[in-house]
Amino acid sequence: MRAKQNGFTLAEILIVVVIMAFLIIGMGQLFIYTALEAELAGNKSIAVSLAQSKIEEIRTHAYSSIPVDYASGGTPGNTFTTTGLDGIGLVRIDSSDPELLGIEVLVFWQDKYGRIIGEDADLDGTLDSGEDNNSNSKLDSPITLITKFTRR
Ligand SMILES: [Ca+2]
Ligand SMILES: [Ca+2]
Repeated sequence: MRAKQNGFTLAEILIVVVIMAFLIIGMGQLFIYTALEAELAGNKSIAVSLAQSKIEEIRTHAYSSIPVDYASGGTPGNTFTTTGLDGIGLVRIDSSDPELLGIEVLVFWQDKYGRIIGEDADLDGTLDSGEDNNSNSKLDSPITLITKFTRR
């Protein structure tokens, strides 16, 4: 009759080490994911409030001047700075019906992990080659506020 073994075999120790390694890697990934999501959530709320402020600003602008003043080359123009975010804001005015202006305000930014949120990869407020990921011929961002203003 064989003597009862004490302790663990090398194979058992190896299995435990491998399981522990997987657990540690998994927890590390969860930690990174949580940090990324927290960063994104914080930035999204900044972006929404920037876009809302811009819409309020446009609302108080002289109605008939909105399509010209908020176009590229106008004053204040079709882009705006994003205080609190390393990015750019973009205003699009649809004046095809002069009595009912379509207003779109988008915010693009780069987070501290280097991710660009939205299609404007170089954050210049214009659609460049390779940026139109969904092929709709315009820049898109997950933070896009859309509204309509009627003549007042
Ligand atoms: Ca661009
Ligand atoms: Ca697009």
